[in-house]
Amino acid sequence: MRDLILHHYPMSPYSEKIRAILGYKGLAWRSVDIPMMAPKPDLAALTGGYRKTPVLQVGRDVILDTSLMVRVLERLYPSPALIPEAHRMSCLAYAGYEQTLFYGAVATVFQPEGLKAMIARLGAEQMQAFSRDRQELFTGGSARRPSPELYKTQFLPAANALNAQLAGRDFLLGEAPTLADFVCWHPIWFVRDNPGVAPLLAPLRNLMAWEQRMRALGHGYPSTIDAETALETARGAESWLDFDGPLQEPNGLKIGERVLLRASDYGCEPVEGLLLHASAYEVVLQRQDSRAGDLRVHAPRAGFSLSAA
Ligand SMILES: N[C@@H](CCC(=O)N[C@@H](CS)C(=O)NCC(=O)O)C(=O)O
Repeated sequence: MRDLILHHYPMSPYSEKIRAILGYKGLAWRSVDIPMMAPKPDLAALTGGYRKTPVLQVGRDVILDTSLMVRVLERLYPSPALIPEAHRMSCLAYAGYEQTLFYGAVATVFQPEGLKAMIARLGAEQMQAFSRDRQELFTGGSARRPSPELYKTQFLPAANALNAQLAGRDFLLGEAPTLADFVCWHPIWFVRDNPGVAPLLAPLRNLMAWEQRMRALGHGYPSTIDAETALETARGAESWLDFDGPLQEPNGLKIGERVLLRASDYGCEPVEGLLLHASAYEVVLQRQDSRAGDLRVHAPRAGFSLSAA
């Protein structure tokens, strides 16, 4: 039995994607509540500087980005499958649509009614700090902070298209949930979680019935631990995850070389370490931390850049 630790916070949509997958797979996991905003020193002890949410810790392996978490969870716990063979490319295509839907959901939550509800939840001061932090999050990367306009141009068309796809189907690709459902679930969840804008989706009946089915998957069996316990777990772990795919490094970097890894879109704080493996799917860095010990940080190939340090 692997020791799965999810570092996340309740309001995070991408974390909800992983929580729902852990639910579908019926897994027990440990939960560390992390701050919604930088700085995140306990998380950085594991990641080396990456600040996005969530982060999955498997013993002393640290997985960045939910797209790679999906591959890791699918490999360690293949049943029930998230990516059935017959639906591989459909799942990939839906996953390619995830960010459009997510940006649209952020734009929706930032409509006036959504903002009011967020201020009521966080308080005016915290909301201001949150806004400043997100401004910062989007500096230095290829992405721009989602503009409120995306509610009309991206979210509404997408939500209606999902509603149409769900006519006569329990899940997006048929009778059982697949990755397609989980990548679409978290943006819809984010909007439905905000009482100011949740009613906007109420007329979409198929989507609302699907929402019930997605919620019924639950979150598996979480138990709460603190950050210190997670770091202790990393220090005490003895095994490593297998690498995902054969060596393939198109940047001309050598195994053992000191490298910098960063997300390309937003939240681009670099992670420095020794290049241990690079495949078509993942990049693995070895690093040491005074609190967490020897670690391997895994990031997906897609959406990250790698360069010599
Ligand atoms: N591509 C990333 C996106 C993750 C993401 O954007 N997460 C949001 C929260 S849902 C985030 O990191 N926000 C800034 C923060 O939490 O510090 C993934 O799939 O993990």
